[in-house]
Amino acid sequence: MYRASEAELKQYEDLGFFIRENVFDEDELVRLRAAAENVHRQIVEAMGGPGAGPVDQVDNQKYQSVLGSRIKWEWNDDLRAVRSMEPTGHLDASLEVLLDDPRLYQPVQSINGCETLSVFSDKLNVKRPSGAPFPWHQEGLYWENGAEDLESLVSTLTYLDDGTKENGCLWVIPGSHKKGNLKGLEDRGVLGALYTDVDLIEGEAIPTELSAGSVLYFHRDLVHGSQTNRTTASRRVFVVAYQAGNLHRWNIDRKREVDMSPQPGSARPAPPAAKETVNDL
Ligand SMILES: O=C(O)CCC(=O)C(=O)O
Repeated sequence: MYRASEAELKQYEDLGFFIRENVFDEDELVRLRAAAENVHRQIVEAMGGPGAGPVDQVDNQKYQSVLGSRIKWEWNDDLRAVRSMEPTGHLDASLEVLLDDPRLYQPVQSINGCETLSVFSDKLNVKRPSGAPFPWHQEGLYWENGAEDLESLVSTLTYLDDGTKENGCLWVIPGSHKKGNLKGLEDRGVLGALYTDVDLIEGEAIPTELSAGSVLYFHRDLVHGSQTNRTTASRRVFVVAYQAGNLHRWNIDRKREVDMSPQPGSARPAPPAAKETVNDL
């Protein structure tokens, strides 16, 4: 029902992504934004307590494991905010249930040709007002040493708020996925090696200015990044990467199959629980 069309598959092949608008309606978005804030609040409250591990600093970036999620602190220290949390479903069922939503996973089945899928990673990115840019990067470069089946990985990014140039929407370089893994930056510390030197790529970056509820389905080698949030409101996205079935999650010793069983009265099944920690980027 939600499988990708021929035109979408062609776009994915040529550009490295395609977009669907109005995938989630306003009622769902209200719930999802509340879920995002619920997770963010639980994590911030737990930070100094027994549910929190030590803060690890790599270059100018701080990471921490809190309540079974791997947290990336906002680069802009003044905000005292958490920028990304992974995974999040064990902290709010509305996010866990989204992993089994056919509107997210069925287009992925068309892209990678896999009839069964498992979740590779799921992440909530909350960019507060004045939240810092996210440097240009490719997921593939970061994941190549941990994925059991790199080729089958497909990312989805769901906008929980409208994405605009002003609030730091995602920018992509169409066609950049065709270059495969590109060399990282050499002069930017440890993390620089994971960031793409865009001077080496031809092609113009474009902003994905999209209304809340839109989803971007994209290739692991698509070069993407985002800019500062210059507005007074948050820009929140939920990012899920799927892979072939029966494989381990990213940096988690556990598998999370996508539940494709039809749910009576709803396309969206009830949530299981998740636990554990993860990675960095
Ligand atoms: O949230 C963003 O602006 C960037 C998202 C992204 O590229 C990522 O999480 O890998």
